[in-house]
Amino acid sequence: MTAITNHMPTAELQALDHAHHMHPFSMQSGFEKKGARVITRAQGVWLTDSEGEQILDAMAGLWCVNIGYGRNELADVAARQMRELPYYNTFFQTTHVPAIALASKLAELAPDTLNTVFFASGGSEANDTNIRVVRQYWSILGKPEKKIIISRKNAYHGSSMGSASLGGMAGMHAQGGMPIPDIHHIGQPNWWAEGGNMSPHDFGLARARELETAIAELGEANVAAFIAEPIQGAGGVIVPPDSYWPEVKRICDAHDILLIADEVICGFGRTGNWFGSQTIDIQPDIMTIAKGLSSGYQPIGGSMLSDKIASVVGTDEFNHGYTYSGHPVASVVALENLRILEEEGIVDQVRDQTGPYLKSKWEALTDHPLVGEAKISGMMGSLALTPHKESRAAFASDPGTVGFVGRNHCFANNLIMRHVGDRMIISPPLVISKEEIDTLIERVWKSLDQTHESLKDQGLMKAAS
Ligand code: PXG
Repeated sequence: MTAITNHMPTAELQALDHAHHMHPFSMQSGFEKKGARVITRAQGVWLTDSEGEQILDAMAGLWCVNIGYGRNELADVAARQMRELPYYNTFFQTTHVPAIALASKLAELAPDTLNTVFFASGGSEANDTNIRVVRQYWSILGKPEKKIIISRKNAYHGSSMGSASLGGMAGMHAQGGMPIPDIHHIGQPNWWAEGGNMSPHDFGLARARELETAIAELGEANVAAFIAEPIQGAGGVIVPPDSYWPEVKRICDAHDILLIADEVICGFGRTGNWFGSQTIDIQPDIMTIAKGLSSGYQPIGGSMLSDKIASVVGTDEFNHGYTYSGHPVASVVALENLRILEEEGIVDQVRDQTGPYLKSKWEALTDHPLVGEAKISGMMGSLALTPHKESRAAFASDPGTVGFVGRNHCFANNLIMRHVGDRMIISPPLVISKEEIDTLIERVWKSLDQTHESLKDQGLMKAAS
């Protein structure tokens, strides 16, 4: 077989890709018309594609490359570990040093009494674990009927059957028979799109109180837990009104249900603290972790359990586990990533320097005629595009039509920025410098200007009635 290398012409790589590779969240037939962009290498916040273009990655891959690309230290520890012990499992009363070291480090970093970790290979697996953990917790305590998990519409918690059921993405539920039983969804705190005539403060309270109403309707005796991201990421970087989380916290404290914070995106510095839970001041019983845990250099995730949960679930055999739970190579890479985050003060830098710098420039984007709302927390931000700011109108076109136009202009300007519906989002590597932030903002302005022109040309600047 001929070797397939970086040096092959892009069209040939694209043809092979189209012939044999089914992509996530993509329409396979679409690749016939336009092949996938082939990324060949990366350094810092910059990607290089097979045409030699330098692209500013304002999404940190998929929200994960927190320390940036090209850190050889991670490659070195991985190679060393592969030579010493490439694999061993953590089943059947066996363990190994990388898993022990990473679990101990996580217990040190995680807030409060979150001192125990159950390892997985990513966020979806970890959230599947969480479904089993919370139901097993209540079952051991003699309350097996307490098994409903409340989540939110437009939440993303992964793509496996369990985690996608926790998620509130209608398009995902429409395929493959989801949600699984005993998952209930309430509204999200997206004031811009759904707040109507309410003030952000009142809307935040109203959306939080949907949790209390749901608990009352479903019966407290039947509800196991509430799961939410501190700040919704894939849902469009929805930063909730300030009133939202204190009220959710009050409700969780008042009722006997567990709180799961999905920190897959918010964790490991993204919001300017080690965990999003610290930014919004909640004390979860369980935290889902992945992505920034290894900065994406290896697939690893997990569920961090509080002492309250671990001490109960640990009293019975937990019939659950993954071949790669605590994989030694992934564990040492995660540890090295955490060392870099900590020793180089990257989280503090986001909180005190680059985060505030980006925030001031990001919020100034509301001066652009297309931008209704600009939200940001640390290194995750969003822009709500609108044809009419005062009324917060949506576009008359199908949701996502305008966002897609915007995204294409960003791509053409060598800026990776995603769209979620008609919101544009960023989540750059945490190591992005002030100079690179300037470049990012310049490219955003340019892309927005071009998007505005395209929308006018295509007659898309119409508000939905
Ligand atoms: N929870 C959250 C909050 C996530 O964002 C997962 C769980 C699942 O993690 P894994 O590692 O199983 O993918 C995620 C993943 C996007 C996008 O387009 C976001 C994710 C994954 C893929 C695409 O924004 N988030």
